[in-house]
Amino acid sequence: MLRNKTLSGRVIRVDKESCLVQPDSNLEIVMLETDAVRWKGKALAVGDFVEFEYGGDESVKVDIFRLTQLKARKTALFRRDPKKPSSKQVIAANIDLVGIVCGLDQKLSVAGIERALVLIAESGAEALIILSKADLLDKEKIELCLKELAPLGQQVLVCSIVSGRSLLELKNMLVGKALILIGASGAGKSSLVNALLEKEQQPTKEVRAKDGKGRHTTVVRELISLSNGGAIIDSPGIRAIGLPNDSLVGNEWAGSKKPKKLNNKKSGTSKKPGTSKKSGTRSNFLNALNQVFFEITRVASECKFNDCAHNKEPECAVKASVELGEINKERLKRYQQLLAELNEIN
Ligand SMILES: Nc1nc2c(ncn2[C@@H]2O[C@H](COP(=O)(O)OP(=O)(O)OP(=O)(O)O)[C@@H](O)[C@H]2O)c(=O)[nH]1
Ligand SMILES: [Mg+2]
Ligand SMILES: [Zn+2]
Repeated sequence: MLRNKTLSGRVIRVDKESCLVQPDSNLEIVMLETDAVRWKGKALAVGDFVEFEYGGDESVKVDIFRLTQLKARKTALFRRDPKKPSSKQVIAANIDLVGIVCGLDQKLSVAGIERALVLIAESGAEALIILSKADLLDKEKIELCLKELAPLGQQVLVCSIVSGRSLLELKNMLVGKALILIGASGAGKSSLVNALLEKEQQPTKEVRAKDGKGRHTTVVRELISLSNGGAIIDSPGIRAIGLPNDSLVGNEWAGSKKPKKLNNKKSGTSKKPGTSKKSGTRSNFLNALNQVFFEITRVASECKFNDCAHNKEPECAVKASVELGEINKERLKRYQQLLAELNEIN
């Protein structure tokens, strides 16, 4: 019946040697055959839109489907491959929103959030900082966290699955949209998914009593459809968010060691990262970094040297702004660290 018919659908899970696809029509979820986890050398990701056809032999009882097309991605979220630092790894595709989940039972890591924001800015998706477990912290302490996050200029949602705080707001943000939740193990990502689904679909586990760390309960990224037309991707706890570095080859990553003109007004931050034809490229990450540290980028155009690193160079407008208290010293340090990471060669 399905023979020679091209079907389309969305990748909902990628395993080592197979991937699951939810067909657009009302068909049941299908599994694509083993070599389908790559398409023309490109790794498939949760959220990808694909075309496939029935590849089975009538005599074989098992249904086999063959990937025939990977559709162009609207957005793609990349990070440095933790197992292979010289490569980048795709986390998800065609997502509209990335929720950085931070449990308020743990110390807030602004540096970690900024790292994630660079990847998100590069992906073309919108970022949302989700402070979870609000029921565990008093109002004053939550206010302090919000104050700490204010310089980032990002949207922050304070949530709790216990009190229900902001859950409806989050649900309403997802109408027809795809959200991926990222964050440390134990931050409460799967608990949020369950709260939005209003059922205990995803396994969750209590954090360790001695240090409040999670137990890496979720082990695979999975896209779950919501009844309002939205989709939510639960993901395993992230241990480290690395920026891909300069040793990446195959595209403009193979270029010069130094960013050409980081602060060049003409080619600088005006281009929206992630919208370029080749996402995940070095220049896109530099643009994204400059977008996340917008106040530094703005002032840097007034530095004497185009490639000023804002260290000891003369007539550095950024250093001057730090002295005046207009730019946060710690933000500058973290910006320089991330820039060094992007330029690193290994
Ligand atoms: N008090 C309180 N506890 C919460 C809240 N959200 C999650 N938790 C608890 O935090 C623990 C960890 O939650 P999970 O949802 O498993 O965390 P996760 O981010 O999915 O963790 P990994 O799958 O390991 O990455 C569980 O015991 C949850 O019940 C909340 O809003 N308030
Ligand atoms: Mg989980
Ligand atoms: Zn400077």
